[in-house]
Amino acid sequence: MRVFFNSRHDSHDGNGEMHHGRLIPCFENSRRMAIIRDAVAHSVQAQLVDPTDHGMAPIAAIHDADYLSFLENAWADWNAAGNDHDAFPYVWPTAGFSGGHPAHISARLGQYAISSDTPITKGTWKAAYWGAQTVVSAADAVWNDGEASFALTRPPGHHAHANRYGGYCFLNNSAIAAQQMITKGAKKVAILDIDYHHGNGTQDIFYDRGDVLTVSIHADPKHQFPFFMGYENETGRLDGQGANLNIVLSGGSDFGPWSQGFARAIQKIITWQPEALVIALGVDAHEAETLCDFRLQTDDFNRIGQMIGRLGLKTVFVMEGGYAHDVIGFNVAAVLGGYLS
Ligand code: SP5
Ligand code: ZN
Repeated sequence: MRVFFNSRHDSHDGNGEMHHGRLIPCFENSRRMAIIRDAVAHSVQAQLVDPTDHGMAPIAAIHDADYLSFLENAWADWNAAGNDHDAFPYVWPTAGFSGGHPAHISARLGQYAISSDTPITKGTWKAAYWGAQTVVSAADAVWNDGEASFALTRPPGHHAHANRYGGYCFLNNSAIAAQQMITKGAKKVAILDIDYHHGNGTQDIFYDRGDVLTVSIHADPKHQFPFFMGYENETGRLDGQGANLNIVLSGGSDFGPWSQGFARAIQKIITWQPEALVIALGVDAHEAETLCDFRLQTDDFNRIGQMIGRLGLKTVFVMEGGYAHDVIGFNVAAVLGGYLS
């Protein structure tokens, strides 16, 4: 399988994330990539491919111009304000408190952030920019010849909105991949998000649109990040009515309930008849993931890959979450191996 690899991923290198009131080492760290790359290289005869630079257009097709300008300049602005450690917000324009257009970088961090778990570092923009190029290159390849590809990149993307970052995400890679195939002529594309967390950014980006189906299977947001989105009554709006499906599972779920939810997801995609599929490939539903509390095993990820393969669609896999270094390589390789089997 072609593996498009973001070799600039390690430009994004946070020292810590805010977690239960203290800074702890980042779950989303650069060691993840080499582990996954090596595991995939051995198991699915990966051909590593360098992304090509498609410029800002495919990114600007998803994200707002003011947000992109903020993100590109955030570190320089933060640094100019006298800081040389990771940038975090401390104040947010919450409901009833959203007036003005403050210029201070601390206010702008709060304006554009959904959460405090996501450091901005000197090279964050570079890593995220090349991550987007990685998924665009993967999407082009799949759309052109129909063969599946895997975009191996970090930081992840599915929590990023058109104008918001957070949940370790800056640019919504899965959304950019889907949009790229629409731009190239696809009439209908589906995104299936199997990360443990709800794909809130992806949902929001396509919520009004009837050309991109978004399906996410995830832990109940009543108890898990992102908390304020991801409920089953969120089904889409306007042209997008019926084109968003949230499948919510309780904490502690193993492959029993997970696979029942997955069957609903698969059925929805079959009925909807897309021309192409983007898999938001988080593997943080595995039992060894300490950030999360589902109980999937590596063999289950293999079965998931097989079921995705049976859809017979043009498929782009996009790396999302998955943090347990001991198992993430095996779990990603299991999905891709199952798909190819
Ligand atoms: C892409 C992705 O998987 N992002 C996840 C971001 C989650 N960040 C918030 C983490 C807070 C978790 N607190 C619960 C700890 C349970 N041991
Ligand atoms: Zn996740």
